[in-house]
Amino acid sequence: MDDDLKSTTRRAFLRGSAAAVAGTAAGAAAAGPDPLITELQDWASATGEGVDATPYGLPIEFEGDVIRRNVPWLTADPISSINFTPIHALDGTITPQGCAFERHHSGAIELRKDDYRLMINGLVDTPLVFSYADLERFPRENHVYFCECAANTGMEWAGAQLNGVQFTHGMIHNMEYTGVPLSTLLAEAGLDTAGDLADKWVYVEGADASSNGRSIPMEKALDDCLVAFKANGEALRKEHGYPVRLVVPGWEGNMWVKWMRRIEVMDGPVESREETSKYTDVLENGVARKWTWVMDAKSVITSPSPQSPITHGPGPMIISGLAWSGHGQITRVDVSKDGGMTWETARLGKQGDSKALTRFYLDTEWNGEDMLLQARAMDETGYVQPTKAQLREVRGENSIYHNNCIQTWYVNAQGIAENVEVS
Ligand SMILES: Nc1nc2c(c(=O)[nH]1)N[C@H]1C(S)=C(S)[C@@H](COP(=O)(O)O)O[C@H]1N2
Ligand SMILES: [Mo]
Repeated sequence: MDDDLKSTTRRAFLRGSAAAVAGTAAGAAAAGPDPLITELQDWASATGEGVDATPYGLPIEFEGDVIRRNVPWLTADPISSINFTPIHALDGTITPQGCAFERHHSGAIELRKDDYRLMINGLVDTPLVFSYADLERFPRENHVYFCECAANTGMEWAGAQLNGVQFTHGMIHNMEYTGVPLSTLLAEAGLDTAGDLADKWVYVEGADASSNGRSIPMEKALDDCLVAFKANGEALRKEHGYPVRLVVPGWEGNMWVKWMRRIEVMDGPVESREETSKYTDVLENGVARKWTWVMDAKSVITSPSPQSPITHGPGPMIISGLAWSGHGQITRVDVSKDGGMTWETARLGKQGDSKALTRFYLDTEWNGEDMLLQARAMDETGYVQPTKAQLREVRGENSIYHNNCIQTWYVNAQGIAENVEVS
């Protein structure tokens, strides 16, 4: 009954607001009819482009703003650097490869399929080398997963810093991968020689100059890692590891080795640069946490946000954003308009995949007053995304990586949004 009443009220409101829009048009009509309706337009009085004008299509020029961007002062040069996904301008959950963030330690290399080799060696019964064509002969699977750099939101530890969700949360992408389970290839090489697998590791290397070598415990390697060669249905782009990358679902992006060339089965971890001097978290007492692989539950409002202000007046408003968890499915997302004092439960665009982005919407009304917008994610383990204060209590302020705290946007009465801190 309550629901009925609410939806009736909402319908009435929408009717009211439709009348208001009509009113605006009528206002324009006072100066004459709307030429967009009454005049013959160029696009209707000549033909458009033929079918082969763009054999591989790009977005229409009007969407030219929806691009990856970097923050030049973050890194010394663009070769060992990062850029950010324009999540403020996307909807749904799948990230198009063309605007999915890139992170390279020694630049994006060009490696032909014909020149591609993947070696499995170390504690295996038969060391093997696979060509790209060999990989295509193993049974393959499709899975959607997010890939989040552990440094995502890392610049916000000490206070609000970057004024745009693309920059605070854009080191993430979400694609549908096609690939062969890593467990299939390890089984092909045979793990009997390795003995008890409980304490075994694989060390995975890329073919680029940095190699970006990472140690992965055998349990994860045999669980859900994927040797992927397609993303969103097409070949991986060069910048995402063409022709083959490792997909490590729910775990930090650094372990998703691109241009993957070698997998060594070992007795222990290598303790490489990327897992000691980098991608560890220095706590308040100076001790560093390591092996912090899983990306904990996190969410952020993508619109409204600093790059996506409210452009309409009071009335119906959609608040939208993304939520994800390296531990599995997102079960609930709450949204607050008052900096976390009161919360409303958002609607999920669809029931999210495990370890993949979930889209949420709060279909609401804006009273035209300023707001402190926040989102808070919950996952299937019962974990609730922490506030900044809660996270700092456990982790101190020396950290860079694994900042999954609740983000706040201050939205003023003009609809302009700004990155602020409410801890
Ligand atoms: N071979 C190789 N793999 C790599 C890297 C690299 O520089 N070289 N960067 C890593 C890091 S830090 C991240 S966050 C992800 C980024 O993947 P993307 O560039 O497809 O977004 O790739 C990882 N895999
Ligand atoms: Mo990363």
